[in-house]
Amino acid sequence: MRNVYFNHDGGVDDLVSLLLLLKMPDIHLTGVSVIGADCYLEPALAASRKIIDRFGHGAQLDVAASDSRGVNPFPKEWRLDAFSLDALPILNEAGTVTTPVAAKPAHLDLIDKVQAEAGQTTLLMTGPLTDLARALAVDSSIAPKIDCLYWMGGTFDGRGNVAEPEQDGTTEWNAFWDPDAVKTVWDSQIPIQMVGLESTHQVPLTPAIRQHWATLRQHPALDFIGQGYALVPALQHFETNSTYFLWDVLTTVATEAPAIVTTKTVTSDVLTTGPGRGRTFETPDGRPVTLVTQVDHDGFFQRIDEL
Ligand code: AGV
Ligand code: CA
Repeated sequence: MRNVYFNHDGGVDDLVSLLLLLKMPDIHLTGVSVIGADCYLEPALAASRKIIDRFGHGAQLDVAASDSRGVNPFPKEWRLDAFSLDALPILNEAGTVTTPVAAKPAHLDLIDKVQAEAGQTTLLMTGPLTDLARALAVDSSIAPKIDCLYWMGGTFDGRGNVAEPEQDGTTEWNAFWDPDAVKTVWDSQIPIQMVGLESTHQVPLTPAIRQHWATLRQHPALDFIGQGYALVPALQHFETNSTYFLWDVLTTVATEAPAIVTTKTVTSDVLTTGPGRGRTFETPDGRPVTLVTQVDHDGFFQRIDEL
């Protein structure tokens, strides 16, 4: 069993990732925390607790709320998805919520949960890196206890996904929300596996995959996945700023099933100021990062079905 601590930001693919983690037989989920980045905190926290109630097989977990704030906020329309997810009937059949809210804010919860394990913990983060950066500032002795950070964020091909004024289109949203946090984590000794936009482009949400999930809706987990992905735009005629990819789900599945991805080591750094702030870029004297380059598309979607 491998220890995993999950910090996410409440999007559709973040919450689907939580569900999949709960179903992975070889993963011991040691903690969960939610940051109000690409979501509103309250509904994302509630939905996380309900997913653990419904799909956690009695897991004794609590969910920590982050009090972190970003410098470049996410669009409100995207953040609103958390309210719809939290209201899905499949999460509200019981009418009560059992999984508690953790006593401490996310960055302190992360420290406690990592220090409580005798062995190392894998960190999975599918939103900004703010809580980890703050945790390292409070207690840098967690770094050697983290065997690897798996992060959905950044991109190296210059093709970002932030369409906002006063930036140059080269950055990915999770990095753009808090560029200084990315820099802090890059300057740490924690090994990093990065799933950036170059690989997530290979796994768009499509009408065909939605149809596939529809045929499997007798299984509650796949029903939840289908209902969740019904809230967001698929790739149909052409890609828009709102087109959905399986960003976080790819990162999560690659954590457990490394065979579905190909990686290479790049040395890199991150910009923290100017119109390119949040941009991750390759540089010979930068820190090494294991970057996912290719995805076994069919193997990836098959793994979701199997769990
Ligand atoms: O940049 C991808 C990250 C992932 O962690 N998030 C969504 C995923 O959870 C931000 C984002 C980029 N484009 C989006 C996003 C979109 N069209 N809708 C919602 N969120
Ligand atoms: Ca996310």
